[in-house]
Amino acid sequence: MDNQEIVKILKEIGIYLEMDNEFFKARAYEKVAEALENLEEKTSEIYKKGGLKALGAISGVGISIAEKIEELIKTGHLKYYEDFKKKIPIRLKDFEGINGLGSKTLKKLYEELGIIGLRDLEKALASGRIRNLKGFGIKSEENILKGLEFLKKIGGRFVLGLAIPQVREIESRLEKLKEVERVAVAGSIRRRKDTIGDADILVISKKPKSIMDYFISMPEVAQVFAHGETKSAIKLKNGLDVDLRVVSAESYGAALNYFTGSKDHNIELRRIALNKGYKLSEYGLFDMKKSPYGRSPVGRQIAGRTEEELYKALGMDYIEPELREMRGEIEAAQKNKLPKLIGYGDLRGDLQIQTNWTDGANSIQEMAEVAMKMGLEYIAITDHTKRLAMTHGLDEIRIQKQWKEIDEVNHKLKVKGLKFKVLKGTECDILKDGSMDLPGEILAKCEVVGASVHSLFNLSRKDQTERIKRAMSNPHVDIIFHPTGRILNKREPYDVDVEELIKHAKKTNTILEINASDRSDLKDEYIRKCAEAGVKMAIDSDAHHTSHFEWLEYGIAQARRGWAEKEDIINAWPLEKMLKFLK
Ligand code: DGT
Ligand code: CA
Ligand code: CA
Ligand code: ZN
Repeated sequence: MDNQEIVKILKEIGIYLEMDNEFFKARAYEKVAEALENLEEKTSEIYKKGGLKALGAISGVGISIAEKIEELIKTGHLKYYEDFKKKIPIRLKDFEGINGLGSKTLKKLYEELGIIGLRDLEKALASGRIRNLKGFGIKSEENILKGLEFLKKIGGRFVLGLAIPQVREIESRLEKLKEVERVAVAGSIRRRKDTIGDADILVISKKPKSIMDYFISMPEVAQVFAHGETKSAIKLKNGLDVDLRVVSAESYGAALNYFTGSKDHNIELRRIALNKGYKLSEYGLFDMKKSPYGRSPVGRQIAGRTEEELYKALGMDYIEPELREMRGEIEAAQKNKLPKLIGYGDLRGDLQIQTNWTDGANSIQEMAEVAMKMGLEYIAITDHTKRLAMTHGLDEIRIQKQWKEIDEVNHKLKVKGLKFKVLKGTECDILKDGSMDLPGEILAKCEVVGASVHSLFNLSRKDQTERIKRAMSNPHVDIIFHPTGRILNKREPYDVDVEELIKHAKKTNTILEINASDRSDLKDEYIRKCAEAGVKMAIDSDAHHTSHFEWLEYGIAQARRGWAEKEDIINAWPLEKMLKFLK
């Protein structure tokens, strides 16, 4: 049993416990699920090595949960969980991600109307049975409908950061097969789109059969859709579909180009090829006038081994995959006007990090150590503020205590001769009227002031825009964190006039954040507008755990998709220059 399955079961137990009003127990299961999600090692490996005791050493795991995990690993089943499922046979997975459908509501819908799956829910909505239910009404019906609509819109797409680790794992296993000459991940993953439909992997090999046999029988495969010599398609247990294609070395560049897409980008390249008297396909670029046999329908291959030679032969500069969305990149490549994108190794700092002072898992020291290992030179500690009471947000007193701890950490680093710097920061809540959750004299002493909306997502567009603009006008506010409030596959952005925010950011010298977590906020389109307007941005992990620094990669990816250069991103700058730029 792999981690993902154990995590899923623990989370579902949490939901069942909530249905039974066992909130503390529920929270304990959720916490353990989160801890397992962040583990580097497989839970089953930990158990194999150290038994029940080793499980108990995982953060948050008490004896009773440890025994349940043991039962799962040993038998593949868990009676405690099966009993819940028997009592309330709801298909929890169906309702995952529908806002406004908490565990209590689900239980009630099951008990009153017998709703166990999505179909039942849709029927009940259509027949008006939900609005007539005691304690529900038209407003709740509308909320559930809205949640459903959102779920349909995302239509089974995966958050990039959730898919990439698993795809890389498969990629590295394929690389090790002796029949494999080369492996590449193509499709929307290579373009680093924020959500992806499926994974597309290419392999160069002269002996495809054994590769395909291996691929369809990997342990995480749930279903095989196709099993052929050149193409196979599977579904993984976590729901991700993966296509694998075997190509020859002569066509590798052309195939990579074709399967990277986007489709619109491909179509335009083919049109350009035709205009030159060429033919472009996934097998190569062919000159139809220069056939080795005189005129022939096949033509002579003039490019296709690499993507670089392909773009060159088509008369343009090489286009990075993140730009291939038909947003003007081909024209720019023809005129040598492509941006010099920020590189994956270019970040020097991270300006949004929470610690165990609030809802983060690790101490300031621990976060600093891992950030250093990741190659960063500075981080800002930006814990939540008091209005976010559930995270134990900092008030004026506690934040000053935190500064002492930051001073100590910095002192220790200095004694060790390390250049790394921890900055004093805050993720200060923006209140309803656009004022700040901490007084000005405290903000004035913070080195990095981030401001965030965490409440009142339903304000009118006008009010929400005014609220955030007022925060930007605050002389202490340096950065607006996650400016539109979206969370991929979970929450739509609040209604806000982003163009107006960009204008005001320029006017007030405020930085807008590219949040690298599953918020992915700003998104690529807006990043491009910021870069064009000369508004500076910061790429932050929003880490709540030392493992979350890895997310920075996805923030950089999003910035690249927004045509951003190093100069546009303030935490790609040296510390002194960055600090000087802040208000
Ligand atoms: P996704 O999976 O929905 O996130 O998006 P992609 O871009 O990975 O799309 P996918 O997996 O359907 O196909 C992979 C690539 O193959 C796509 O980016 C471009 C190429 N491709 C697929 N279908 C067509 C097509 O009908 N015409 C052209 N020109 N290219 C296609
Ligand atoms: Ca795909
Ligand atoms: Ca595909
Ligand atoms: Zn936040």
